[in-house]
Amino acid sequence: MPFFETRLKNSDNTYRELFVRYPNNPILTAKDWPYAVNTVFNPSATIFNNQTLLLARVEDRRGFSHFTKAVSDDGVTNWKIDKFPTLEPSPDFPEESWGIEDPRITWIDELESWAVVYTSYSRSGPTVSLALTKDFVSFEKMGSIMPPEDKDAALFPRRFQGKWMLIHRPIGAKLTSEEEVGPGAHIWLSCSSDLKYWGDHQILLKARRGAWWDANKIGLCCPPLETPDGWLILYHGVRQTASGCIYRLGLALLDGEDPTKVLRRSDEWIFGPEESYEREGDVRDVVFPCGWVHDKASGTVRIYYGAADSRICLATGTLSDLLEYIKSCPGPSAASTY
Ligand code: BMA
Repeated sequence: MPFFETRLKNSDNTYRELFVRYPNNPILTAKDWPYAVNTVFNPSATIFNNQTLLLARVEDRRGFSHFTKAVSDDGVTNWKIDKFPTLEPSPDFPEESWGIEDPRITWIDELESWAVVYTSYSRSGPTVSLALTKDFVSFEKMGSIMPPEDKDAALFPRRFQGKWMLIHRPIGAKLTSEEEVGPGAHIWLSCSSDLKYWGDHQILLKARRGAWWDANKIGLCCPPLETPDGWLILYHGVRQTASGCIYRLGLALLDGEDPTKVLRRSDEWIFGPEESYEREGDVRDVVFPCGWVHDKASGTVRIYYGAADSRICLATGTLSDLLEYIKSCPGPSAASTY
């Protein structure tokens, strides 16, 4: 096998990090919450009223999750957290009976609303649900839009040739042993003309196989980010090891006008659990962002991520570095891609 040379190289032969951790991580923990909770993690993020707004997944001591918002002027410190849950599972939506998890927020100009796409934990497995809000106070729940098992979903902010597009991850791979992985859990894309009935289902990114960091199971992290070079995708890959799974992050780039076309995909992970707050917790070795904020004025991209399913952390990069890196990566047909 030819020698593989990293595209993430510093001059001293260490790996170059595209996202730099905030030195005072974690930024939010259960101790900051105005009411008793087990953990806070996997937040989505957006800018609302000139503040950074996080919709955090909050888990109680039954093991059920709901969402609570936290807002901050600088997106780093002085978070103001709602005194009570902002969005809870509702008995009117039986698919939410074991809680709601991992929200992804997209501003939809056409609807003058934010779409919150989240995982509903139904008795038949995880499903994808949609709610709309104008103020992050009241929410219009639209119910389940994909049957189980399905999760890790987010909407694009606008239609393409009249169709809405949703990225999601149907099918959970059993990662118990190499023989049992089945067909793999891939990232899919589906289309709809009304946000309710979905079709044109197609695989967007395939989980790789074998030794790859993203073998057998991948899923979208944050909603797609529009850039001059196309839609930037941050996704997680789940590597099964003898001591459990490792959740790491990679990048892909989709065509700006036709997001069903993958232009580039990173062959290395760009971020993974390294610090003790990412390695130890309720689920060890997990970094799991559900939101990122691109500050156009400074060019920075802030990812907000759950660390070890136990706390909320922040890391910052620049859009230009992310794009420079992903544009140096192979196209989807390159042998090195799988
Ligand atoms: C995934 C999701 C995430 C979680 C991760 C690690 O399947 O359930 O919410 O952070 O597993 O436990």
